[in-house]
Amino acid sequence: MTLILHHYPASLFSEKIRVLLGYLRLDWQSVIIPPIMPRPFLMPLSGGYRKTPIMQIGANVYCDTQVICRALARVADNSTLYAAGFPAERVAQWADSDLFRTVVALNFREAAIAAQMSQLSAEAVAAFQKDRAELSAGAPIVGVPPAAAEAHFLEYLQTLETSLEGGFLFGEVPSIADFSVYHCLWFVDGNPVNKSMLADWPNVQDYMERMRAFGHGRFMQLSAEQAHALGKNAEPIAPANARVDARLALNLKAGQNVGVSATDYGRNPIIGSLVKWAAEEIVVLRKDPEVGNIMVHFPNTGFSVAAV
Ligand SMILES: N[C@@H](CCC(=O)N[C@@H](CS)C(=O)NCC(=O)O)C(=O)O
Repeated sequence: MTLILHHYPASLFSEKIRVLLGYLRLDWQSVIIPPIMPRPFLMPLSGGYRKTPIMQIGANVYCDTQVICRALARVADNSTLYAAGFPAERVAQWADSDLFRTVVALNFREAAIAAQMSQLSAEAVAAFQKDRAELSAGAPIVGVPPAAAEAHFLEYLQTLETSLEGGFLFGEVPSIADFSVYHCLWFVDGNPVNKSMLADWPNVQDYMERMRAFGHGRFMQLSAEQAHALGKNAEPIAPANARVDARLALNLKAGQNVGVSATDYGRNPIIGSLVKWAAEEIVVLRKDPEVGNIMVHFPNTGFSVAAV
């Protein structure tokens, strides 16, 4: 089985997956995508889902790191990542939403963004801003005023500093919560202006070092065209336990055409026929004119499904 990750170096949610791949010692193929649209070889595979990262296994495409992480734990036959249960999964969700918004607000402050983008031309900066405005249409990604974000972040660091005695957030082995918290810290650490915010916290520093030490696993580069061809030449594998849970789906039925949309930003619906809707994932089957049959997987939380 070939694991393909579509990502770009500066993407923090991609870093969550890269470090998890390192921790799980999985081999993978790396497709570097541009940080802004268009992504012409990827969109036929994802059905228009445009957030980063996206994981592909043949003709099965995983959108959103929640469902990517679960798939990777399964592939690696790992039984510890989710062993802490509800508390760890909810901390992960907090980090991927609240903490994410806080660190984005910090890194998008004028001085911080100028430091980050100093190598880019004025046109490239304008193109980036235009792309992200399109992504967030109607639902701002940075909703936290910078001064508030700084105060919130300090409080988080203070409590994090005293919560790492076991080595990781839920004990001696990493849980899903660690990967979600880590990618946000990594984002701040990578910004030349904001990096110093992490300096006063020795336990946080050691923790980041432990996470960083997992590396990114063994990977080879693959072109977007090659990944597109692999998707085209494969048939999707039906998910385990494919069923439509009537408690979630209400009146929607398997086989019905639906649109699956993120409920935060990047809300464009991905259209396909409903294969599975259970607590662990939503799956739709798409028949794409370029790449044929593709199954696209989404998490249940953070997405909505509607008949089209
Ligand atoms: N909930 C998503 C969030 C992904 C996300 O927001 N990724 C950022 C990059 S770190 C993004 O998509 N930015 C816009 C883009 O890459 O086009 C997940 O867990 O995968």
